[in-house]
Amino acid sequence: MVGQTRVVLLQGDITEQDTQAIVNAANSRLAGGGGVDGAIHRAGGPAIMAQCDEIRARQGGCPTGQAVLTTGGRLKAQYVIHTVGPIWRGGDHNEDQLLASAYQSSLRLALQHGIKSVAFPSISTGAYGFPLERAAAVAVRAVEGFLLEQPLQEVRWVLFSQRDFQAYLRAWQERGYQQGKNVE
Ligand code: AR6
Repeated sequence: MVGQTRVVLLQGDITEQDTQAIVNAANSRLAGGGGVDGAIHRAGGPAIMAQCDEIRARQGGCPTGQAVLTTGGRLKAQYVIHTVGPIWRGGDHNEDQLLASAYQSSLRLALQHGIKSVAFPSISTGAYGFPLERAAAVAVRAVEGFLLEQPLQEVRWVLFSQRDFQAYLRAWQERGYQQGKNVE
């Protein structure tokens, strides 16, 4: 537990998760793409893009570090939270703050909509090139800080590879948490 929130790390496919919402690592045009974004639209079907189109028409997309909500379509998850992580540009272009903001905006949006469980992928560490270890440290610190103030029922990280899984596990361990004890 992190405060009142159950935190779970697992290696797997985020599109198969049964949390109330899953988070998409989107782009600011909400235009779909490869990676986790492509997988979510494929698995959830066209209802997700239809709502992204409406958001784009209304507000032009989603700025880096912010988040928007759509249906989960055919997914088990009722909702998709689309957040936009920063593109890595060497580390001195506000990347850490924007990545932390992407995680925290996602959690804030969840709370605003009464969503109690959320699954995250490793935002920005694929096509956007953010170094894995640094991203994991930033992500864990941002989520821990948020949850200690405003708990949810469960936050899950769903990491595609063993290497990604190990990086997020180490990041929690470095903040004093232990697998099997306060993170699962
Ligand atoms: N479940 C969990 N993780 C996954 C899955 C999956 N099904 N598929 C890929 N990953 P990326 P970014 C991992 O590139 O870096 C898109 O084109 C992947 O192995 O999806 O934030 C968007 O449209 C990696 O560890 O997201 C944007 O244009 C992680 O998810 C851009 O890419 C994130 O990789 C966003 O880039």
